[in-house]
Amino acid sequence: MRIAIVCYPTFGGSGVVATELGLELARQGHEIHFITYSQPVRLALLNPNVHYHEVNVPEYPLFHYQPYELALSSKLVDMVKLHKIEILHVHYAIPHAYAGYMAKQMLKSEGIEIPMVTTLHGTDITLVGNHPFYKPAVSFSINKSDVVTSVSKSLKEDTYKLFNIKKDIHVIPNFIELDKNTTDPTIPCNRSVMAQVGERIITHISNFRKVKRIPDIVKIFYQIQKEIPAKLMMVGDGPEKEVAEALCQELGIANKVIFFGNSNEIDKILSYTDLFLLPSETESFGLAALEAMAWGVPVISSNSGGLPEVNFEGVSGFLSDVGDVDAMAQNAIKILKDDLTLCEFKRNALTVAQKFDIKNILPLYVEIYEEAIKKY
Ligand code: GMT
Repeated sequence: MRIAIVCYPTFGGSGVVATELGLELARQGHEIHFITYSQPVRLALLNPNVHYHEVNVPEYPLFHYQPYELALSSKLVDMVKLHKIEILHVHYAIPHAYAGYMAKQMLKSEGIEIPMVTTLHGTDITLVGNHPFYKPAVSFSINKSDVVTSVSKSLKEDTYKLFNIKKDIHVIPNFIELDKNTTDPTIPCNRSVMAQVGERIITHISNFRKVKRIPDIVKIFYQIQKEIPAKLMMVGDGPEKEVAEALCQELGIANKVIFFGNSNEIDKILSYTDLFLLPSETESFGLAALEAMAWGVPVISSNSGGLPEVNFEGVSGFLSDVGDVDAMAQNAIKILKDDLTLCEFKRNALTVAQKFDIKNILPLYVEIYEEAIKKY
């Protein structure tokens, strides 16, 4: 199949899922065209089946806001015609489903019909998309998609609750490529850089937005390190990073916390990690938790959104109510207190992650594409 994938090219989970999906489809022989405003961070172009088309939005002084949707829909029209693309797969409803719908209409006026699959990722529904300023356009473009998928059952329910959606939503969970989990010894990041022998390594990875409840992470770690020698790795960047740095200073634990910023060494860091923290306010899925579990890292998370579909209580880790920092810290200590218990949780985390192996999930997307194309 010739497939166009539209996504955000940044460090966010939706872009990562879209990129990994496209790369695996390309490995299986499909022709993949990524269409976005810069090269996706995890996109390696060394595959003859992978193409990247940049959307350019020329600056014009009249515009207070540059019209990205317009440029994207025009680019989609051009690329569909030029590369004979058979299906559009847009990740994150805003504004991709809207731009995709416009492209479909323009193509239709020229006699070209093309199906569009929209994958809902989370904040496009629960936070941003739900804003009254966007809601009508988001509802409209979801209803106008040929196929709608969501990354968890919880997100599917939220979508029906928050929007007037008349279409079936197919749940296709996020996935992980387990085969790639071996570290590259040439990447210069050693365990000794992070912690000393005998210290547990605890990690959080995110975009440091409010929804991640970053101060909770520092507070959980504060309680853990009082009982168990440990270091905290904070990976990623965003508005709450400075808040966390200040809190670490205030609690006197700044020397036990490393802030990496956006790192390309995530795999290496996770390979040394003993416990992952994700106490988010809401999380449609929690891809970062799954990525940790795929390295055999147990997870302490909140029980909100789709997290219970990924992190299994008492098996791959523990889940607590949002904001219950004490319970999260106690559960973390339970896992970390001795090597035997930690080893068991690590094994279980990997076993749970195996359910989400890309090999099991990719056929679900392929089936959806094939059916959608057949209908046209
Ligand atoms: O985690 C984020 O805030 C980034 C965001 C995104 O749109 O890239 O992540 C969302 O999509 C991920 C991939 O499907 C999910 O794993 C995350 O749980 C989801 N984030 C939220 O729901 C807050």
